[in-house]
Amino acid sequence: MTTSPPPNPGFPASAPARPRSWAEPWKVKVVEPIRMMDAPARAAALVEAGYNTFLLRSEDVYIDLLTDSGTGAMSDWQWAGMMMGDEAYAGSRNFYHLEDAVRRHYGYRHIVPTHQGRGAENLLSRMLIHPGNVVPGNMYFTTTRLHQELAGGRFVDVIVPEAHDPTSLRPFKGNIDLAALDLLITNVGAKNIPYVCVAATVNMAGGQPISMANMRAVRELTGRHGIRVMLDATRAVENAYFIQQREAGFAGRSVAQILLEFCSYSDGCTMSGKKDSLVNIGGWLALNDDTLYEEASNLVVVYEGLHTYGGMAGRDMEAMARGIVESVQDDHIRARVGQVEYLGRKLQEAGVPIVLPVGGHAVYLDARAFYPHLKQDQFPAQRLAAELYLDSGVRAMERGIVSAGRDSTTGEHHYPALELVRLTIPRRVYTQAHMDLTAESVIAVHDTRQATKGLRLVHEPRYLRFFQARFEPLD
Ligand code: PLI
Repeated sequence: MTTSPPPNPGFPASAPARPRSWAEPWKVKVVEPIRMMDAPARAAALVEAGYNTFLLRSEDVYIDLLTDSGTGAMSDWQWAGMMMGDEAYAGSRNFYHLEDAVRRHYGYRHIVPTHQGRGAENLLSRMLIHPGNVVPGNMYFTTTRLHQELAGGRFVDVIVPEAHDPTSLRPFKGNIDLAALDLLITNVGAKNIPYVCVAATVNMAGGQPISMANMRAVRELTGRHGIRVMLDATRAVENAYFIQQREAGFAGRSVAQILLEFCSYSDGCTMSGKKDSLVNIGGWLALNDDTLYEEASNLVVVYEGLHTYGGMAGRDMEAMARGIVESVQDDHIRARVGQVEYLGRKLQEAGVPIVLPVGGHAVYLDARAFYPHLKQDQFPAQRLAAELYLDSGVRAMERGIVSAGRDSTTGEHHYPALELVRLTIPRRVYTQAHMDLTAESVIAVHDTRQATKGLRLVHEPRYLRFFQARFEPLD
């Protein structure tokens, strides 16, 4: 594999005296038509989808901000790599390219490819979690917690309290509350904690980062007790960018350097390559421990495929290897997060309640503040996502009570402090005009918020209900 993307001259070394606009470090080569259906057609599509944006047909969506997962645009260099796919069952050269890219940019010794992030979560949970174990983490993520629970573990949230406050302006709201973690270790005993699960930029908290200082401190604390640290590296590049921008001492270091140091405080990671790594499918589990790797490379054969492809085609591994190289370029990540910040700023200026500071991959609308007259079990965020689709065909995602699911022991709804709608920006896909239109639509929905009623849940699947649940309006 060519080991680097085509050269990019980057930005001038010396900052100009007056602030200047930046623009994306790419130009468009291929386009995909999209269309906005008329209002009656959108209303019919929403009823058909049971008021769940996951159940809409993509062709009925105008601007798709459901997720940044697998929805990014690949570069010509990645597409060229797809043609170099070595589809051998065993020992594909593309696996070794991927292994090399992970070692170089994330620093882990061993890698096991998986079909996507949850495949890696399944392997890790099965290997390390025993019934009755406790897994601390900085806020739950849906698939991660489910795999921990299916393995017999119990997730305990040890994120800092400000993560639950959409108005707090603290720069690292993804941090682990070290005192809470320490207390938990004392209470349940280190031997009952297989690892601490640290997410880099915390999705459910609004894409909030964790600082390098906090990561080091977590390493130090767990090291004293012999507890492993496992990173969810899905958006660790975005996290590294925030460290560069916000944490003292990192302004002069590249995102690539910061990422390497950040990962060095963990023993391995699960990864959904569909986000940071700029591909449509793929993931991996990385481990430093030889014995654990031995076990993982055996277990992957059961659930994914041989340890040198693990559920991925050779061409997809090549695209991901190249995507990793592209993803750590400073100008790429600045434009990526910059676009999210642009949308956030527009909404903030219009007085729309959003989670602050704006996160790395999405702008999160605060549905509680949007609809203070609705109770949480009337699903305000679910309704808000539906209203946005009705207004303009923009598709967003609920990240509130529906996503939180039910307590696996009591069967009651989890009632998360945050009741959010996520406007998730795919990488290298939409323009500034798409962001402007989205902002205008959110503002229009905000203007009519008082008249909006909630929803009733009419169908609830057993696992990860937010994907397939159906609702009816209360009005
Ligand atoms: O969708 P997967 O299986 O490739 O990855 C699962 C996963 C793990 N961790 C985190 C932080 C995620 O955000 C994640 C998937 N996220 C999705 C699908 C999302 O829309 O945010």
